[in-house]
Amino acid sequence: MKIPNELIEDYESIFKWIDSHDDFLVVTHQRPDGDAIGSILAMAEMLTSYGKKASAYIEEEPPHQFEGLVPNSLLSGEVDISQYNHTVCLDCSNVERLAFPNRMKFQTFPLPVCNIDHHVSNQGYGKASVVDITAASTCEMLCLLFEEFALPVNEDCATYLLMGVTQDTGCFRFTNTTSQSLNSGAWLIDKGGDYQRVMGELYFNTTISALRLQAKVTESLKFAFDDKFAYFIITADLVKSCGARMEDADELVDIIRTLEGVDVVVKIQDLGQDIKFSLRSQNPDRPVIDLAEKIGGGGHRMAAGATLEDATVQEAEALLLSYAKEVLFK
Ligand SMILES: [Mn+2]
Repeated sequence: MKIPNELIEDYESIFKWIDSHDDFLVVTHQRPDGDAIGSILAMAEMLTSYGKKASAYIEEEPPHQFEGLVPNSLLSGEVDISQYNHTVCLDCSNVERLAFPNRMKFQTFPLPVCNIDHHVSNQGYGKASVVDITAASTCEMLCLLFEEFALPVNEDCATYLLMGVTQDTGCFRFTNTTSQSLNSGAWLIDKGGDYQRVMGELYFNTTISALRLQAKVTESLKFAFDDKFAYFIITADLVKSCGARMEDADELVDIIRTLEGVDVVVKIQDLGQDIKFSLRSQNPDRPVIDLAEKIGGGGHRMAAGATLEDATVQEAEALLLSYAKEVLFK
């Protein structure tokens, strides 16, 4: 594994930040995914082994698919932040999406932050930052950081890092997978990471309700642009009718993207007041980041997301189709 030459100084600035301070709150974006949760848990675990005081924080209880992997020490809800003096922000490109305790916003959050992320839209906020868009996951970046500066990686830390390294590459299937991703996986297993446990909890743990939801989504899948564009709509009623949970819909976009001949897949998720889009591409000539940015979101070239505030599903669908035509299917 090797840090890209042009980023060595940035990685060093993060190491110095960590090395020269003593207590940290470790945060990530709202509605955290496997890379977000894996990276904050790994960072807090490493910092603790390194003799610092550190806690990982998410806004709400972890999504159920991560329940078997997260420790009791993961903080959520209200937190007394006076115990901390510094913050590490992981896997979050946009300061508006940072999930600080007590609903605090970036602009008024009192603790200085550093920022480690792999999203192309990250502008490098914080007192120290490293943004590595060649990394498939933030957890992969932490592997580089921890190895380069000989930081302590115990078995729990390695297991948390495996969560993100596998989630953001779809278990090393997506086009963002590099030799570095694979080397990170090998390095983490050598460090004692529990690969079987991560696989068991995250990838061999489907419920019949989630499968029923998948069946309904498959039946109602919509196509456009000569069937190269597939999309589906997730509502609370649909999820409820299957006895499933809202987060059971999270992986569907990655399942549908395996369809032969489909270039772009979009999930339209009705969150009540707002609509959330998850976008995936299988064709580098149709990068979904362009479509996500058009809707006001961001992410990666081949996997991106956006939120439309105060909109109905019908409005979201119409907007999506018109923007998709304009940006990706001219
Ligand atoms: Mn990520």
